[in-house]
Amino acid sequence: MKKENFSHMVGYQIYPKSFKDSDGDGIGDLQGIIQKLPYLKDLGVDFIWINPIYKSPQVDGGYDISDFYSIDERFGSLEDLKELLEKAHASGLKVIMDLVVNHTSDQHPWFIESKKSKNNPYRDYYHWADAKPDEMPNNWQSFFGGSAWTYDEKTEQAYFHVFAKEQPDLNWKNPQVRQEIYKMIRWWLEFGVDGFRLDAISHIQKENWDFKIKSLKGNDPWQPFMNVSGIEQYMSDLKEIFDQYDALTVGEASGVTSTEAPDWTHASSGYLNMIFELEHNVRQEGNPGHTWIYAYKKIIMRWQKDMLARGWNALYLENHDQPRAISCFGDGSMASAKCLAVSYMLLRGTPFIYQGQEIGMSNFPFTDIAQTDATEIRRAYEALLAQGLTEKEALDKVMANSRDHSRTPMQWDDSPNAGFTSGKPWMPIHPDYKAINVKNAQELLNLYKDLIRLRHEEEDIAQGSICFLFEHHRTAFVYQRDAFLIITNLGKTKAHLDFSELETKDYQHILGSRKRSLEEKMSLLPWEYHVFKKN
Ligand code: TEU
Repeated sequence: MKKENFSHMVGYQIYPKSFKDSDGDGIGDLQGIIQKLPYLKDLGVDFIWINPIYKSPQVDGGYDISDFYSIDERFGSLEDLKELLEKAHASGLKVIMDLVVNHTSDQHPWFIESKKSKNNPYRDYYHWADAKPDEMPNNWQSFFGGSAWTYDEKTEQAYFHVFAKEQPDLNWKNPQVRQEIYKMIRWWLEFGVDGFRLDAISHIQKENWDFKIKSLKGNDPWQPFMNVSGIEQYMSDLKEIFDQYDALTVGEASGVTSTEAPDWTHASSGYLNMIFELEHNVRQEGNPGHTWIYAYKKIIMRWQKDMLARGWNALYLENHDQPRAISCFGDGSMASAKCLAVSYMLLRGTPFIYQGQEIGMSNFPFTDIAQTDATEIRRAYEALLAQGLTEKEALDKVMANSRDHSRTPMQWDDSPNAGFTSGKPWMPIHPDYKAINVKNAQELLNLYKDLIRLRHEEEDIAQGSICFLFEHHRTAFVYQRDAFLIITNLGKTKAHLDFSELETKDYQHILGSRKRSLEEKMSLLPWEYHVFKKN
């Protein structure tokens, strides 16, 4: 999609299992999303990204797809999706789907065939290499822990997977695989979806197998499949298709650095419209679960600067893989939720809001591993028990940064099950739902609406430049977007700032945590925020 068409937009991420259940089975679904379109319209977002809804054994929240062309029964049918697209489009909302093409489910017919024998026509759809039960082809590691290889007794080889063993990686070197994928992408664009969030796209190319990382401690154990040279061709092929359909595209591209990202997201030559960086999710050592704001701020500033001349950022605080922002960046208070919203929504790029973030949902107080869902978390928990930790110790350790926190059901109101389902919810509802829910969160929601409106109406916010002030301040995150000045104090301490270099009297207060004018010397309370505009 052309930049002028998306630079003012705001996206909203829906984790469909936990958004809204329409049929009482305890699992959110497409009809549930349809029911909530008026809510999204009222919030003012321009497009929604829906996490995978394809047919899947659900080992990894639907990121293990067994049929690219059908909708998982839990979520509905192709007809439901058609209806959602029609209704969304009628109200001016675009819909983008997750595109998961680094891997499939091990239950995908291609892999079932591939596993059968060394000379099966589908063998080369995946990565196989000679191995022994206790000797893998090399020491590459999976993101989900352990070797990236799983041994198969029948053919005495191992197959490669950067995620769970139930998610074998597709072999992009095989032209047939690429043709199948490109065909599928076209099929969905013809179907009417407006674009894609490209899952784990920076991993589709791998180093040669004989490339061994020297030591797993010294080197990044994931380096052999992080934005490896050769990926350019595949990305160019994808771009060609996306351009033909004017698709909106955002890549999850970990390993693409802030200096490489402009090539990926350049307005005309970039492969994609924008990418998510994963770097800013920095947790404090010794204070698990908490993000070190100063480190976060430095990373965001670097990305903003490196992307300024030629690139475009996707901005986010939360997604389905991260704990809740109010709990890790903030201090759990609504004041921190508001300040965080202002701090990132007006940066240069396209902001995404993750369901529940706009009402201040927080981390879940897990007391039992049975309440969790994420595969890698359950596996890590088992490993810790095996090392001798108690159940409580193991649970506390794995849950500090767990993505399960973001996957509990959306809190719509204070009725039973927070208005999410009339049945038994697939994951527990947060105990705070009587206080924290859409009905009760008008203040935070109104702030989000104001911020979205600024992006829609103000050219300086949508397209303008960016310049940072007080770069070395530990908590104050302050920037100018041409005529706009955004001031946030992301912390529990006061900040004392000197604005005497600015023509303070020319600035008009647009919004803030309290009524104030811009002063030469300003003391900011914890989580205080303001937006000013120069006349
Ligand atoms: O996440 C992938 C992801 O986070 C990695 O690409 C990342 O590079 C790695 O964790 C290093 O930090 C996506 C989805 O968002 C996630 O929910 C899925 O589990 C995963 O892909 C597999 O499809």
